[in-house]
Amino acid sequence: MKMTFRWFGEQDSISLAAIRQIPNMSGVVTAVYDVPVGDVWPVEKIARLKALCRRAGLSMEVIESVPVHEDIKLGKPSRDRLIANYAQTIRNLGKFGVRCICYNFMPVFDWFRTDLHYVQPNGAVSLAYRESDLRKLDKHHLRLPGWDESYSPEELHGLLEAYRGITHEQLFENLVCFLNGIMPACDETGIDMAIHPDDPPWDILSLPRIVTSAQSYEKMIAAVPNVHNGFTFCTGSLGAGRFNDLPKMAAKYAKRIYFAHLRQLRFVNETDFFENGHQTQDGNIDIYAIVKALVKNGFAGYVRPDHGRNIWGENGKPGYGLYDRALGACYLTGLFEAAEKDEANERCHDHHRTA
Ligand code: DNO
Repeated sequence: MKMTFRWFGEQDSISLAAIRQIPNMSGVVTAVYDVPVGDVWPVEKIARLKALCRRAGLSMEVIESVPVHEDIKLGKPSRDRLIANYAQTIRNLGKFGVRCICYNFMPVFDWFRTDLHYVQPNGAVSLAYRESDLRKLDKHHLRLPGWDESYSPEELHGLLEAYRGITHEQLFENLVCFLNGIMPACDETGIDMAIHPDDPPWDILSLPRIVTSAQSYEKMIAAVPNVHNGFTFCTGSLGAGRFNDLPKMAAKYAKRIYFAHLRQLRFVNETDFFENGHQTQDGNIDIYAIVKALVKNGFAGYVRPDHGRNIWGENGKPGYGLYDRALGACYLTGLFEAAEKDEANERCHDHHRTA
C-alpha cells in the first residue's frame, strides 16, 4: 500500500510542505488543471507538476483525473480524435513515472451532494445528501468544488439534452470503445486505468449511471479483460448504495483495485446520509473490514483518505480540508499496519504448520 493525498495543484490552499509532514505520506494524487478537457496534456506541464512534487519530497504516481470528454461518453463522431488524444496523454504521463490514472464515466456531473455545509452537533462541517433536496435543485446551474469540469448554463442545457435517450447499454458500449482505444497506450506505458464509481451509485437527474456495483465490475472485466482496466474503489460512493457489500467487493477485486478512496458516511434514513470522519465507529462503512479484506487478498495499490470534515476552525474546500484528511490518513495507516502484520504472522504460522 502506498498512502497518498489529493492535491489540487498550485491553486490548492494546502501546501505540498504541509502534505509532506503527514506521517507515512508517499506522494500526491494530482492533475494538470489548465488544459481543456479533450486536449492532450503537454509534456512541459506534466514536467512542471512533477518537478514541484519532487522538490517537496513527494511522488506523483497517480493522476486524478484525466477527465473523459462528454463526446466520448455520448459516442459522437469526434470521439476517435478525442480517444487518440487521451491515449497520447497517457503516453506523456508514462514518461514521468505515472502508474495509475483515476477517471470516471459519469455523464455530465461528477460526485454529487446536496449540502456542502452540513453542521454536525460537535461543530464539524461535512457534506451531506438528501433526496428531497435533490428534487429542488436547479440542474442547469450546478457546480461543486472538486469537480474537474465546469460548464456554462447553456453548455449544461445542451449536454442534458444530448443525453436524452442514451441508454445504460449505449453508455456502457461507449465506455468499452473508449477502453479498447486506450489499452494499447496502457500496455506500452504500464499505466493502470482505475475507474471511479458513480457517486451516488444510481441514476440522477435522469442521467444513466453504469459503475455502481459488483455487477458493473463483472461486466467491465468481461468486456475488457486487459489487466490495465481496473478500479478506484471509492467506499463513500459505492457505500451510498446499501445494496453493495463493500468488504466482499474489496476481497473479490483486491488485485484489480489500483486505487482506494477510503471514507465514511452515516445514513440518516434509507437514502440520505452525511459524511463523517474516517473511523469505522463513525458511520455505516466498515473501513476496518474493508482494509482487512484488501490486505488479505493481495491489494498492492494506492490509498488516499477521501472527503473529510472541516474541523478545528478550518474553512477548506468542502470535503478537502487538511486536518480531517490527515487524521484519516493516520487512521488508515494504522489499520493497514495491523492488517499487514496480522497477515504476515498468519502466513508464517501456516508455513510452520505445513512444514
Ligand atoms: C470526489 C472525487 C471524484 C473523482 C472523480 C474521478 O471527491 O473522488 O471527483 O476525482 O470522479 O474522475
